[in-house]
Amino acid sequence: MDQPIGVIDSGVGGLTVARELMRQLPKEQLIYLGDTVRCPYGPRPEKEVIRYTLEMVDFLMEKQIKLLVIACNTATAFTLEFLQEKLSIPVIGVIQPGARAAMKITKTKKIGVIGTEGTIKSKAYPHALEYISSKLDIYDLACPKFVPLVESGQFSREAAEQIVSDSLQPMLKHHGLDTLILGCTHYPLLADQIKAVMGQRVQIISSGEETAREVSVIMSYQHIAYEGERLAKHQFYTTGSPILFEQIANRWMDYPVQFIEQVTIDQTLIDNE
Ligand code: I24
Ligand code: DGL
Repeated sequence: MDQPIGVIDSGVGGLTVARELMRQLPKEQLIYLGDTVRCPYGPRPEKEVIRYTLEMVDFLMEKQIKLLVIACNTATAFTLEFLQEKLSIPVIGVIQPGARAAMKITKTKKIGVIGTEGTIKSKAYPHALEYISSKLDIYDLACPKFVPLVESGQFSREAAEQIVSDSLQPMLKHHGLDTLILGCTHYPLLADQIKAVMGQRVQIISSGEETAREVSVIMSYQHIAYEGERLAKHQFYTTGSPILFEQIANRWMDYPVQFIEQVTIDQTLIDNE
């Protein structure tokens, strides 16, 4: 099926998920929309995250996407169920795939989850984990300093290590924890620091990789994978500055990100005054 896969995120962090999709599904075309003007979603109230996410979905549905990936954990936490019911195409979030991977890996059945304030408050990860198995101990922790740390772009190793170490102290109290889910698009960029604090025995799960696997499974199951020979061409949209988007995207992606279009989504200006 030669229709694109839609990917939405609160900004540029979802490119970590898009990169995995391109790596695992090189023939599939992506349309990525990042709401950089209203980023971050993590500290925002649920209602706002829902409204912004639905506005992005409307935009991509007009582009005839065959499947929607919600690359943002916060947006997934607050809208996945609703969108799965409302849309006629498959909708895949980043939370269930991460939860399933953690479930497969853990031996002690003690799993940690870190994410934004919104994601942790929603309890979406504990719910997803408990749905898979009831015999788990789940420890969740909001790390609101991590997104600003990554987006500051110029953090020194030591400064990052200090913030990561301080934030993760409550997680270290849980003895026997052997798996930690990185429940936020930005946290894979701090994976080395997080591993250093948590220790070698703790396995780190990044939802992006798992999500791309899930998309692949759903597409073969539903017979909607692309099976032709054309080269994949991806499109990128942002609500913010295309120039700034392009700079970050090209430092992160193997694919040349260019011709980025700026989109105006209703209310965008009003909300940020
Ligand atoms: N990383 C992220 N967001 C930023 C940033 C960054 N600036 C430097 N780095 N800025 O997210 C967010 C605000 N911008 C976004 C664009 O529009 C204007 C507002 C993490 C990106 C993960 C793919 C550091 C940096 C980078 C490239 C790759 C990775 C990275 F510049 F961490
Ligand atoms: N994309 C968000 C997430 O994965 C992190 C950035 C934000 O707070 O918007 O939860």
